Amino acid sequence: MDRQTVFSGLQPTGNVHLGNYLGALRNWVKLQDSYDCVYCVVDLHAITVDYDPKQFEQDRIEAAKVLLAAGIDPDRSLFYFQSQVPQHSELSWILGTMTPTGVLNRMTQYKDKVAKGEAANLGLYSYPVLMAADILLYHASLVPIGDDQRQHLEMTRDLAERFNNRFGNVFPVPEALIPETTARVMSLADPTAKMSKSDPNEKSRVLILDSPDVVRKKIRSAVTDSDPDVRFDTEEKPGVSNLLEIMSTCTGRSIDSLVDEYGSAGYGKFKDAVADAVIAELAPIRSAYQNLDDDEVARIMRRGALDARTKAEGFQQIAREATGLAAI
Ligand code: AQP
Repeated sequence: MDRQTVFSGLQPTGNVHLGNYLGALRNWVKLQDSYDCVYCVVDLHAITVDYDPKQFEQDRIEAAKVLLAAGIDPDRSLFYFQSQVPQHSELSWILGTMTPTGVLNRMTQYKDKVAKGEAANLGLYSYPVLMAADILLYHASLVPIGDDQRQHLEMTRDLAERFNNRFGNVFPVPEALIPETTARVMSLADPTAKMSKSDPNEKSRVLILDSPDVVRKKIRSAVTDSDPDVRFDTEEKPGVSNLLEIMSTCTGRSIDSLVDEYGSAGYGKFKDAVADAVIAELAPIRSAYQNLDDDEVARIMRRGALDARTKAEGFQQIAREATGLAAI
C-alpha cells in the first residue's frame, strides 16, 4: 500500500523555540520513518507580518539549518522554501475563490495579530487559505501541528470538502496529528499564553540553540506561583503544569511519576531538574547545528525546491483540469 503523505510548515519569523520543537518538530522527525513527508519553511506566510528583508534572508536560512539539525532528513523528505514552489500560491488563489469571508472573519490568529498591532493586510487575512493550499497541494492526509493551528486545519478540511463537492473527488480531507502531551507549550513569563517567537520578552521562551547556561537561567526564572507544591493543575498552577509537561515530554516519564518525585522538593530543585531534561534534549541538535555550514544548507534547499516543483506541478495539473484551467 502507498505510504500516506504528511505535510507541515514552519515560519522563518525568528528563532525556533521549545514550543515549535515539542509541539511540532519532534513529531516531524519521527514521522519520516513511516510516511512520505513534505516539510516546508513557509516564508510566504512569514511576510504577512512586518519584516526586514535583510534580516529575513538570514532567518530563512537559519530556520532551514535548525530543522536540518533537529533531524529533518532531505534524503527521505521533501524539504524546501515555500516561495520557491509557485504552485502553492496558484492553488491558494483557486481555494480563495471558494472561501467565504465569514469563515475568515472567525480566525482567531488573525484577530490576535491585528490586536497586537500588525497591519490588517490581505495576506495576513487569507493566511489560512495559503496554509490549506500548502497541505492540499501534495494531497497530504496527515498534518502534524501544535494545538494553536487546530482552527486553521479545520478550515483546510472544510475547503477540501467544498472543492471535492464542486469539482469531483480531488483532495483527501486531511487529519491533524497533534501531540497528546505538550500540544501547547506555554510562555515561561506568562503561562496563560503560548510560547511564541514574536513575544518581545526573550525570557518567555527557550530557544533550540540556547546554551545550557541560558536554558537553565530561563527555566529558573519561569513564572510559577506562591504555593510551593509541584503538582499538575493547569487552572491553579499553569506555570508549574507547563514545566511538568515540558519535563515529561523531554524525559518520556509520566507526569504522575514526576509529581511523586518532585511534589515537595521545592521549586528550585524541580526547576533544575526541568532544565537538565531540556538541556539533554537539545544537546544533539546544538551539536548537529554547529557541524552544518550555510552553503551546504543552501545546496540542500535548492535541490529540495527542484524536487518539490516537479512533484507539485504533477498534482497541480489535477486541480487545474478539475477547475477548467488546464492548458490548451
Ligand atoms: N507554543 C507552542 N506550543 C506547541 N506548538 C507550537 N507551535 C508554535 N508555537 C507552539 C507549532 O510550531 C509549528 C511551527 O510554527 P510556526 O512557525 O508556523 O509559528 P506559529 O504557530 O505562528 O508560532 P510561533 O513560533 O510562536 O510564531 P509567532 O510568534 O510568529 O506566532 C506549528 O505547527 C505550530 O503549531
